[in-house]
Amino acid sequence: MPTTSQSVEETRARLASVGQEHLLRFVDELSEPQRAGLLAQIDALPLDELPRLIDTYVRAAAEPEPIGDVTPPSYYPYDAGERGHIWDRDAYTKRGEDLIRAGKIATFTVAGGQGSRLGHDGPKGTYKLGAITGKPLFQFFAEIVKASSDRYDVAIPWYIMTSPLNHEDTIAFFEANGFWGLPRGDVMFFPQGVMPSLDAQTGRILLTDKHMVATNPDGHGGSLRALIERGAIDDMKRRGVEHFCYHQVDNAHCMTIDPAFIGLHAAAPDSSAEISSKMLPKAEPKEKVGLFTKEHARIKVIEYSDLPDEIAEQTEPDGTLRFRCGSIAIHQFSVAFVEKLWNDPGFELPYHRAIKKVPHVDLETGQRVEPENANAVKLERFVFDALPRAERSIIYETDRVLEFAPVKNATGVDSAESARLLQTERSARWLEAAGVTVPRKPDGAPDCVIEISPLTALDAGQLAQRDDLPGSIEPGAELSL
Ligand code: UD2
Repeated sequence: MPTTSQSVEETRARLASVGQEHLLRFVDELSEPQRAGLLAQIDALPLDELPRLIDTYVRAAAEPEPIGDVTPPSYYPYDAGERGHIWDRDAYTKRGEDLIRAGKIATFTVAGGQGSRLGHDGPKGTYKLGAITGKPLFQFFAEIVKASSDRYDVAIPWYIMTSPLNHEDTIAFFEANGFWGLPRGDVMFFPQGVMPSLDAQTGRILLTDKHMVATNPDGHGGSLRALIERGAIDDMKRRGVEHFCYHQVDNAHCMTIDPAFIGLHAAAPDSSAEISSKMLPKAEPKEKVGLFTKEHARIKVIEYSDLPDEIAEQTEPDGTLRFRCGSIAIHQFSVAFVEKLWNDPGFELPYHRAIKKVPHVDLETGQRVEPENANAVKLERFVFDALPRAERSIIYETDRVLEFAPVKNATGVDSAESARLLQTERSARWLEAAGVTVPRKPDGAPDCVIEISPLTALDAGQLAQRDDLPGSIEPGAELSL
């Protein structure tokens, strides 16, 4: 067993070989547990990769990759007879339902992000969003899993990716809420990996404390590695799961178990059943969603921050956007596809760089610095960069009110307020389709607040079958079903 001082010297030599020996600048001031902790953190860093990453993403301030010769991809329209692309919704829905009933479907939530834009203290999934009940984001998904399990009389495993920063808090939250009635053995949590945060001027790894390396979650693209390394893929195989729905914790409306989408992914002739995606026609050229494009017959997403105006703003003769397929970060994956990527020695998801403010310790004075401007490069991987690896990948249009109520910001666009209004609007549409009169204001917005739990109905059709619906709703009323 090496002593700590031997380990310090070995670590110092390794760090020196990649120009990062400053991480041990304060090692003599640390307590024994702090020193051991720091050495363990350094040991987990991808030191061998670092010089290349710093050259590419810090020193060269990597220009975004040039956009190739991209064209708009085709997609399955939500209205199955639209745009000349007729498809049999009922047949694909049946195919999806058969797979669910056979226990071949799981769901996967990425919940490792820091949620800093929202200003919420705690895992983002604990954010209280129910328009009337105030239930947290996690509960929306728990209820979908429970309701779908009951509907199809099958166990539906739920995998949740956390980060080292919120892993324990996330599990404690589920415990405190009794897992909302789900069997605990069917819910698996695992943390994603981290990357060191780098000083944007020098490429040096920052220290947040004398004994703490500054790190950031490695992006939702890190989920592919984490799914394998943390045993989730093995667990799926043991259960006979073949496909899972990937979605973000910030979209409470995501229909995580969607038979039509599952059926198309698994059985459409132009799908290799590896990775499929949901899309929404972009509301405007600069909407903050990735853009699906086609390049060399493969689907590729260009993130909104990298999208050139000359592509974003192209229009069809009828004035609609030519590149209209916005990514709302909902994918169906096959287990086999994740394994194929993992087993391909030549494949790595690329990194994307973001410049952020990261508080750190000044190496000269040992004092903590709260930077006024962005000072650090964070490196993240994006899951959608896996798309071009699929032989044939399909895109399925969904409906904005039905399925996209993201909570990104404290106020305004994509905020809790906008998401709660969407809960009411979606509920109002379902009730109206079931023959209930919903009061609406002159601008068309519902003049009431409505929240429908997935345990009451997973979709409009299921709601319409209930015999306990009111005939009408009073203006200004609150209705929780
Ligand atoms: C994401 C998509 C965007 C669009 C939009 C729809 C990216 C880069 N952009 O934008 O194209 O689809 O969502 O709402 O994906 N997360 C982790 N670990 C991480 C980082 C993120 O689990 O290390 C999760 C987390 O649940 C977060 C979600 O991914 O809520 C989205 O990440 P984001 O906030 O960085 O991406 P955003 O909202 O700008």
